[in-house]
Amino acid sequence: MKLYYAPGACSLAPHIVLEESGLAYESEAIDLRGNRMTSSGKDFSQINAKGYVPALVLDDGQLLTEGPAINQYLADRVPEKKLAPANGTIDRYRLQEWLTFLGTELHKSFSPLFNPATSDDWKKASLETVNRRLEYVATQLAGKQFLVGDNFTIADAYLFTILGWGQYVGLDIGKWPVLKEYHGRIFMRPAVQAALKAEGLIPSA
Ligand SMILES: N[C@@H](CCC(=O)N[C@@H](CS)C(=O)NCC(=O)O)C(=O)O
Repeated sequence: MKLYYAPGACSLAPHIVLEESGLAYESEAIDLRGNRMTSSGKDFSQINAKGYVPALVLDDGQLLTEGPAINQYLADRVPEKKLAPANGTIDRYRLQEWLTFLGTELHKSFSPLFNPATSDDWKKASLETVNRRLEYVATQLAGKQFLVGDNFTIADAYLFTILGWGQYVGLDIGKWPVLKEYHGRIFMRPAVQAALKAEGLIPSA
């Protein structure tokens, strides 16, 4: 398998999940700010016509895109790691509820904040939405270690990734102590450290 990612982008979530899974994989960075070439000089649009990350090339050569699909595919390859509750259980639907919320309500509310073409009014409105969504997440995490059940799941990999974006848009997640504590705790996981190092986001000692 090969993961195409951009450092610190939403593709960090499947990068973390790959590290948590113990599955063999390769990875390659995409320059999203520049000409969208891979680090080995290939045109990324020829690999993923959608042009965005994450993209996972499977061992049989198929391309799988969309973070929640990629993450569930990886989790289901290693059920013993409990990265996703079993299919058909109510907890699996809780996981999908979170993945949908994180993708459509939180991640996509951050997106205009990264776009230089976004007007100040739109940025202000987006930041207000992000604040409201994070307020909700903070209430849901109170007294809990993880988003779903008693295990780290792919939803935690996604939320951890998104919380890391606060620093780039002037949003201090410290105003929600529960989110700051959660982020700090997930940050310490060996698989998270490995993915962050691989993406050059923390020094590799
Ligand atoms: N629906 C996609 C969204 C992925 C996405 O927003 N990727 C961003 C990075 S976080 C990206 O590659 N943006 C560049 C672009 O859209 O051209 C998913 O959930 O995987």
